[in-house]
Amino acid sequence: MMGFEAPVAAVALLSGTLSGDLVETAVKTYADVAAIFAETEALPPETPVYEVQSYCPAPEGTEGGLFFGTSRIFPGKVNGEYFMTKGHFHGKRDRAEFYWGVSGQGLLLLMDAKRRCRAVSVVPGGLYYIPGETAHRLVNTGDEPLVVGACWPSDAGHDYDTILEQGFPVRIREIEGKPAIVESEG
Ligand code: PAN
Ligand code: ZN
Repeated sequence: MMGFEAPVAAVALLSGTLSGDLVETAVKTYADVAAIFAETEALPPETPVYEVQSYCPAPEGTEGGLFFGTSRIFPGKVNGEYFMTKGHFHGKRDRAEFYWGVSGQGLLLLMDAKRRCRAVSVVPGGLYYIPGETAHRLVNTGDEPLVVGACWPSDAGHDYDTILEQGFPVRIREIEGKPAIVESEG
C-alpha cells in the first residue's frame, strides 16, 4: 500500500509566509518601480517597495490550474504617495482572482475596462474578489507591512504595460497625516 505523502508547500496562516521547494520570492526595489509614482524622490534605489512569494505548482499558462501567493507591501512613501504594487490587468482579461488581508492596513484599487475606479479598504481577514476585466493594485497606507494573500488562475498572465502607459485615474497620497484619494495627473 502507498504511504501518506507530506504536503509540498505550506502557508503560515497568521503571517502569510509560504514555504516549500516550489515557493519563489521576488523583491521589487524602488529602482524597479520608481516609474509608477507621480514624482520621483531621492530614495536609495535598493529600498524594497514590495515582495511577492508565489507557489506555482502548474506551468504558467496551464488552463484550469491555480497559483497561490503572498504579497508584502512595505510601509513608505514617495513624495507623499504611499508605496504600492505596479498593478495589472490579467493578460487573459476575463480571469478573476481572490485576495485576502493578513496583516497591516491599506487599499485595493480596482479599475474596470472603462477606467472606472474603486478603492476598497484592505484589513486583516477581509476577503476581496477581483472580477475579470479589472485592474488591481495594492497600496500600503499604514506604518507596518501590508500582507495580502492571493489565489489566481495559472493561465491569467499579467498585462503591466497598460498600467505603465495609462496608470490608474487616482493616486493615494498622505494629506494632513491621513490617506486621501486624489485625481491622478499622469
Ligand atoms: C498578485 C500580484 C502581486 C504584485 O500576486 O502579482 O500583488 O503586484 P504586481 O503583480 O502588480 O506587481 C496578483 O495580483 N497576481 O495576479
Ligand atoms: Zn492579479
